Amino acid sequence: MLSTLYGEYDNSLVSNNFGFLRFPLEFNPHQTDADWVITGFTFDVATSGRPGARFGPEAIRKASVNLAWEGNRFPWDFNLRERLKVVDCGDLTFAFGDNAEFCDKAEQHVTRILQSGKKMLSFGGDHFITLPLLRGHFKKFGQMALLHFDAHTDTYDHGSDYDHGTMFYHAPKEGLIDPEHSIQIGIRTEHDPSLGYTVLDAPRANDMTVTEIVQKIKQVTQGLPIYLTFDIDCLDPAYAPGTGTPVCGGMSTDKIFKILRGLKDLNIIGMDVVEVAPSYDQSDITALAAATIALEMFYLQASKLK
Ligand SMILES: [Mn+2]
Repeated sequence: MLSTLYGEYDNSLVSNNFGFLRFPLEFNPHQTDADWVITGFTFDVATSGRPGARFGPEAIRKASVNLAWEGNRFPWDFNLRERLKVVDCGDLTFAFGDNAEFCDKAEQHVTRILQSGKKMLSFGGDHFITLPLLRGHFKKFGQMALLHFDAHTDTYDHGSDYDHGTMFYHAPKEGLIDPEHSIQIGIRTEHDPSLGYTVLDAPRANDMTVTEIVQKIKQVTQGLPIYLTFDIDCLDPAYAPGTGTPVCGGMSTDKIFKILRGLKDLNIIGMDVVEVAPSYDQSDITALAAATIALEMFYLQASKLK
Protein backbone atom coordinates (compact mmCIF):
# COMPACT_ATOMS: atom_id res chain seq x y z
CA MET A 1 0.00 0.00 0.00
CA LEU A 2 1.25 3.46 -0.87
CA SER A 3 0.18 6.77 0.53
CA THR A 4 -0.86 9.31 -2.05
CA LEU A 5 -2.64 12.63 -2.24
CA TYR A 6 -5.83 10.64 -2.52
CA GLY A 7 -5.19 8.31 0.39
CA GLU A 8 -3.91 4.78 0.23
CA TYR A 9 -4.13 2.50 -2.76
CA ASP A 10 -3.04 -0.99 -3.61
CA ASN A 11 -0.68 -0.41 -6.51
CA SER A 12 -0.25 -4.11 -7.20
CA LEU A 13 -3.59 -4.08 -9.00
CA VAL A 14 -3.53 -1.13 -11.32
CA SER A 15 -1.27 1.37 -13.01
CA ASN A 16 -1.35 3.94 -15.80
CA ASN A 17 -1.20 7.54 -16.70
CA PHE A 18 -4.45 9.07 -17.92
CA GLY A 19 -8.14 8.26 -18.00
CA PHE A 20 -10.48 7.46 -20.87
CA LEU A 21 -12.32 10.60 -22.06
CA ARG A 22 -10.42 12.49 -19.34
CA PHE A 23 -12.51 10.71 -16.72
CA PRO A 24 -10.71 10.76 -13.39
CA LEU A 25 -8.07 8.15 -12.70
CA GLU A 26 -9.02 6.28 -9.59
CA PHE A 27 -6.86 3.48 -8.24
CA ASN A 28 -9.43 2.57 -5.59
CA PRO A 29 -12.52 2.35 -7.80
CA HIS A 30 -14.40 0.05 -5.42
CA GLN A 31 -14.26 2.79 -2.79
CA THR A 32 -15.80 5.50 -4.99
CA ASP A 33 -19.42 6.28 -5.80
CA ALA A 34 -18.82 5.55 -9.50
CA ASP A 35 -21.52 3.80 -11.52
CA TRP A 36 -19.05 2.39 -14.06
CA VAL A 37 -15.36 1.55 -13.81
CA ILE A 38 -13.02 1.31 -16.78
CA THR A 39 -10.09 -1.12 -16.68
CA GLY A 40 -7.48 -1.89 -19.32
CA PHE A 41 -6.30 -5.48 -19.75
CA THR A 42 -2.94 -5.39 -21.52
CA PHE A 43 -2.92 -9.10 -22.29
CA ASP A 44 -2.30 -10.38 -25.83
CA VAL A 45 -0.48 -13.69 -25.57
CA ALA A 46 -3.60 -15.67 -26.54
CA THR A 47 -3.46 -14.08 -30.02
CA SER A 48 -3.34 -16.56 -32.91
CA GLY A 49 -2.11 -14.18 -35.60
CA ARG A 50 -0.60 -10.76 -35.19
CA PRO A 51 -0.02 -9.74 -31.55
CA GLY A 52 -0.07 -6.18 -30.21
CA ALA A 53 -3.48 -5.75 -28.57
CA ARG A 54 -1.70 -5.22 -25.24
CA PHE A 55 -1.28 -1.64 -26.46
CA GLY A 56 -5.02 -1.29 -27.13
CA PRO A 57 -6.06 0.38 -23.83
CA GLU A 58 -3.37 3.03 -24.19
CA ALA A 59 -4.34 3.76 -27.83
CA ILE A 60 -8.07 3.91 -27.03
CA ARG A 61 -7.52 6.30 -24.12
CA LYS A 62 -5.31 8.51 -26.29
CA ALA A 63 -7.85 8.61 -29.13
CA SER A 64 -10.66 9.31 -26.65
CA VAL A 65 -9.17 12.70 -25.81
CA ASN A 66 -10.46 13.92 -29.19
CA LEU A 67 -13.98 12.98 -28.08
CA ALA A 68 -13.85 14.67 -24.69
CA TRP A 69 -14.70 18.21 -25.81
CA GLU A 70 -18.30 17.55 -26.81
CA GLY A 71 -20.87 18.34 -24.10
CA ASN A 72 -23.86 16.50 -25.51
CA ARG A 73 -22.43 13.93 -27.86
CA PHE A 74 -24.23 14.06 -31.20
CA PRO A 75 -27.01 12.96 -31.60
CA TRP A 76 -27.80 12.51 -27.88
CA ASP A 77 -29.69 15.31 -26.11
CA PHE A 78 -27.90 15.17 -22.76
CA ASN A 79 -24.39 15.27 -21.33
CA LEU A 80 -23.06 11.87 -20.26
CA ARG A 81 -21.22 13.38 -17.29
CA GLU A 82 -24.43 14.75 -15.81
CA ARG A 83 -26.01 11.32 -15.59
CA LEU A 84 -23.32 8.71 -15.17
CA LYS A 85 -20.28 8.69 -12.92
CA VAL A 86 -17.38 6.93 -14.61
CA VAL A 87 -13.84 6.44 -13.33
CA ASP A 88 -10.86 4.83 -15.02
CA CYS A 89 -8.69 2.67 -12.79
CA GLY A 90 -5.91 2.19 -15.33
CA ASP A 91 -4.56 -1.17 -16.40
CA LEU A 92 -4.52 -4.41 -14.47
CA THR A 93 -0.99 -5.47 -13.61
CA PHE A 94 0.01 -9.12 -13.81
CA ALA A 95 3.06 -11.31 -14.27
CA PHE A 96 3.71 -11.54 -18.02
CA GLY A 97 3.82 -15.10 -19.28
CA ASP A 98 1.81 -16.58 -16.43
CA ASN A 99 -1.61 -16.94 -18.04
CA ALA A 100 -3.22 -18.73 -15.11
CA GLU A 101 -2.14 -15.91 -12.84
CA PHE A 102 -3.60 -13.39 -15.28
CA CYS A 103 -6.94 -15.21 -15.23
CA ASP A 104 -7.02 -15.29 -11.44
CA LYS A 105 -6.06 -11.66 -11.09
CA ALA A 106 -8.54 -10.48 -13.73
CA GLU A 107 -11.36 -12.44 -12.13
CA GLN A 108 -10.49 -11.14 -8.65
CA HIS A 109 -10.40 -7.56 -9.96
CA VAL A 110 -13.83 -7.89 -11.60
CA THR A 111 -15.30 -9.60 -8.55
CA ARG A 112 -14.10 -6.85 -6.25
CA ILE A 113 -15.51 -4.06 -8.40
CA LEU A 114 -18.87 -5.76 -8.97
CA GLN A 115 -19.19 -6.58 -5.28
CA SER A 116 -18.87 -2.88 -4.50
CA GLY A 117 -21.95 -2.21 -6.61
CA LYS A 118 -20.30 -0.85 -9.75
CA LYS A 119 -20.33 -2.09 -13.30
CA MET A 120 -17.36 -2.51 -15.60
CA LEU A 121 -16.33 -1.52 -19.09
CA SER A 122 -13.07 -3.20 -20.04
CA PHE A 123 -10.56 -2.55 -22.82
CA GLY A 124 -8.50 -5.38 -24.33
CA GLY A 125 -6.10 -6.83 -24.85
CA ASP A 126 -6.96 -9.74 -27.05
CA HIS A 127 -10.43 -11.25 -26.85
CA PHE A 128 -9.33 -13.96 -24.42
CA ILE A 129 -9.75 -11.44 -21.58
CA THR A 130 -13.52 -11.82 -21.90
CA LEU A 131 -13.39 -15.33 -20.41
CA PRO A 132 -12.12 -14.30 -16.94
CA LEU A 133 -14.40 -11.24 -17.17
CA LEU A 134 -17.39 -13.54 -17.71
CA ARG A 135 -16.32 -15.70 -14.77
CA GLY A 136 -16.28 -12.62 -12.53
CA HIS A 137 -19.65 -11.40 -13.79
CA PHE A 138 -21.20 -14.86 -13.40
CA LYS A 139 -20.54 -14.76 -9.67
CA LYS A 140 -22.73 -11.69 -9.34
CA PHE A 141 -25.29 -12.08 -12.12
CA GLY A 142 -25.51 -15.83 -12.73
CA GLN A 143 -25.84 -17.21 -16.25
CA MET A 144 -25.81 -14.47 -18.88
CA ALA A 145 -26.78 -13.87 -22.48
CA LEU A 146 -23.83 -12.91 -24.68
CA LEU A 147 -24.28 -10.06 -27.12
CA HIS A 148 -21.23 -10.51 -29.29
CA PHE A 149 -19.97 -8.35 -32.16
CA ASP A 150 -17.13 -9.98 -34.08
CA ALA A 151 -15.87 -11.29 -37.42
CA HIS A 152 -15.24 -14.61 -35.67
CA THR A 153 -17.48 -16.67 -33.37
CA ASP A 154 -14.52 -17.66 -31.13
CA THR A 155 -16.25 -20.97 -30.52
CA TYR A 156 -13.38 -23.17 -31.69
CA ASP A 157 -12.35 -26.07 -29.51
CA HIS A 158 -8.83 -26.41 -30.87
CA GLY A 159 -5.77 -24.65 -29.56
CA SER A 160 -4.61 -24.23 -26.00
CA ASP A 161 -6.59 -23.19 -22.94
CA TYR A 162 -5.35 -19.68 -23.64
CA ASP A 163 -6.44 -19.04 -27.21
CA HIS A 164 -8.45 -15.97 -28.26
CA GLY A 165 -10.57 -18.12 -30.57
CA THR A 166 -11.94 -20.47 -27.90
CA MET A 167 -13.69 -18.43 -25.17
CA PHE A 168 -17.23 -18.96 -26.38
CA TYR A 169 -16.68 -22.68 -26.74
CA HIS A 170 -15.62 -22.86 -23.09
CA ALA A 171 -17.96 -20.24 -21.56
CA PRO A 172 -21.19 -22.27 -22.10
CA LYS A 173 -19.42 -25.44 -20.88
CA GLU A 174 -18.59 -23.57 -17.66
CA GLY A 175 -22.25 -22.48 -17.46
CA LEU A 176 -21.35 -18.78 -17.71
CA ILE A 177 -23.54 -18.00 -20.73
CA ASP A 178 -26.49 -19.62 -22.45
CA PRO A 179 -25.92 -19.93 -26.23
CA GLU A 180 -29.67 -20.22 -26.80
CA HIS A 181 -30.00 -16.64 -25.51
CA SER A 182 -26.80 -15.37 -27.14
CA ILE A 183 -26.30 -13.68 -30.48
CA GLN A 184 -23.19 -13.14 -32.60
CA ILE A 185 -23.24 -10.31 -35.12
CA GLY A 186 -20.90 -9.54 -38.02
CA ILE A 187 -19.49 -13.06 -38.34
CA ARG A 188 -17.71 -13.84 -41.63
CA THR A 189 -15.57 -16.88 -40.90
CA GLU A 190 -16.40 -20.57 -40.61
CA HIS A 191 -18.26 -21.75 -37.54
CA ASP A 192 -20.30 -24.60 -36.15
CA PRO A 193 -24.04 -23.83 -36.24
CA SER A 194 -24.81 -26.73 -33.87
CA LEU A 195 -23.51 -24.86 -30.80
CA GLY A 196 -26.83 -23.09 -30.26
CA TYR A 197 -25.82 -19.45 -30.82
CA THR A 198 -27.90 -17.24 -33.06
CA VAL A 199 -25.50 -15.96 -35.71
CA LEU A 200 -26.27 -12.86 -37.76
CA ASP A 201 -23.41 -13.12 -40.22
CA ALA A 202 -21.99 -9.96 -41.76
CA PRO A 203 -23.53 -10.40 -45.26
CA ARG A 204 -26.93 -10.78 -43.62
CA ALA A 205 -26.44 -8.06 -41.00
CA ASN A 206 -25.28 -5.68 -43.73
CA ASP A 207 -28.50 -6.35 -45.67
CA MET A 208 -30.81 -6.11 -42.63
CA THR A 209 -32.10 -2.79 -41.31
CA VAL A 210 -30.97 -1.53 -37.91
CA THR A 211 -34.51 -2.01 -36.61
CA GLU A 212 -34.54 -5.64 -37.73
CA ILE A 213 -31.19 -6.31 -36.06
CA VAL A 214 -32.25 -4.65 -32.81
CA GLN A 215 -35.48 -6.66 -32.78
CA LYS A 216 -33.53 -9.87 -33.28
CA ILE A 217 -31.12 -9.00 -30.44
CA LYS A 218 -34.03 -8.30 -28.08
CA GLN A 219 -35.83 -11.47 -29.07
CA VAL A 220 -32.81 -13.73 -28.55
CA THR A 221 -31.41 -12.25 -25.33
CA GLN A 222 -34.74 -11.86 -23.57
CA GLY A 223 -34.86 -12.93 -19.93
CA LEU A 224 -31.17 -12.98 -19.01
CA PRO A 225 -28.69 -10.31 -17.97
CA ILE A 226 -26.61 -9.42 -21.00
CA TYR A 227 -22.84 -9.18 -21.32
CA LEU A 228 -21.85 -7.06 -24.33
CA THR A 229 -18.51 -7.89 -25.93
CA PHE A 230 -17.22 -6.00 -28.95
CA ASP A 231 -14.28 -7.31 -30.97
CA ILE A 232 -13.22 -4.35 -33.09
CA ASP A 233 -12.75 -6.70 -36.07
CA CYS A 234 -16.54 -6.81 -36.37
CA LEU A 235 -15.94 -3.59 -38.26
CA ASP A 236 -14.69 -3.85 -41.83
CA PRO A 237 -10.90 -3.33 -42.14
CA ALA A 238 -11.79 -0.03 -43.86
CA TYR A 239 -13.05 1.16 -40.46
CA ALA A 240 -10.69 -0.86 -38.26
CA PRO A 241 -7.42 -1.94 -39.90
CA GLY A 242 -5.52 -1.95 -36.60
CA THR A 243 -6.39 -5.38 -35.30
CA GLY A 244 -4.77 -8.80 -35.19
CA THR A 245 -7.07 -10.77 -37.48
CA PRO A 246 -8.96 -8.39 -39.82
CA VAL A 247 -11.52 -9.89 -42.23
CA CYS A 248 -12.96 -8.08 -45.26
CA GLY A 249 -16.71 -7.66 -45.69
CA GLY A 250 -17.49 -6.29 -42.26
CA MET A 251 -19.76 -3.67 -40.77
CA SER A 252 -19.55 0.10 -40.70
CA THR A 253 -19.16 2.33 -37.67
CA ASP A 254 -22.36 4.14 -38.63
CA LYS A 255 -24.45 0.98 -38.54
CA ILE A 256 -22.88 -0.19 -35.29
CA PHE A 257 -23.62 3.15 -33.58
CA LYS A 258 -27.24 2.94 -34.70
CA ILE A 259 -27.58 -0.63 -33.42
CA LEU A 260 -26.06 0.31 -30.04
CA ARG A 261 -28.44 3.28 -29.74
CA GLY A 262 -31.33 0.86 -30.18
CA LEU A 263 -30.42 -1.28 -27.15
CA LYS A 264 -31.68 1.11 -24.47
CA ASP A 265 -34.23 -1.30 -23.03
CA LEU A 266 -31.79 -4.16 -22.54
CA ASN A 267 -30.30 -5.18 -19.21
CA ILE A 268 -26.62 -4.91 -20.18
CA ILE A 269 -24.56 -5.60 -17.05
CA GLY A 270 -21.02 -5.60 -18.42
CA MET A 271 -19.20 -4.44 -21.56
CA ASP A 272 -15.84 -4.71 -23.26
CA VAL A 273 -14.06 -3.54 -26.40
CA VAL A 274 -11.16 -5.73 -27.45
CA GLU A 275 -8.53 -6.51 -30.10
CA VAL A 276 -7.35 -2.99 -30.94
CA ALA A 277 -3.71 -3.43 -32.02
CA PRO A 278 -2.28 0.03 -32.75
CA SER A 279 0.87 -1.24 -34.51
CA TYR A 280 -1.28 -2.13 -37.53
CA ASP A 281 -3.43 0.99 -37.32
CA GLN A 282 -3.46 3.95 -39.71
CA SER A 283 -4.07 7.49 -38.44
CA ASP A 284 -5.52 6.05 -35.20
CA ILE A 285 -8.68 5.14 -37.13
CA THR A 286 -9.19 1.87 -35.20
CA ALA A 287 -8.45 3.37 -31.79
CA LEU A 288 -10.89 6.21 -32.54
CA ALA A 289 -13.56 3.72 -33.61
CA ALA A 290 -13.08 1.73 -30.39
CA ALA A 291 -13.11 4.88 -28.23
CA THR A 292 -16.30 6.06 -29.92
CA ILE A 293 -17.98 2.67 -29.53
CA ALA A 294 -17.12 2.73 -25.81
CA LEU A 295 -18.52 6.26 -25.57
CA GLU A 296 -21.73 5.13 -27.28
CA MET A 297 -21.94 2.24 -24.81
CA PHE A 298 -21.76 4.71 -21.93
CA TYR A 299 -24.41 6.95 -23.54
CA LEU A 300 -26.60 3.91 -23.95
CA GLN A 301 -26.27 3.17 -20.22
CA ALA A 302 -26.79 6.82 -19.27
CA SER A 303 -29.88 7.09 -21.45
CA LYS A 304 -31.65 4.67 -19.08
CA LEU A 305 -31.22 7.12 -16.17
CA LYS A 306 -33.10 10.36 -15.82
MN1 LIG B 1 -12.51 -11.48 -33.99
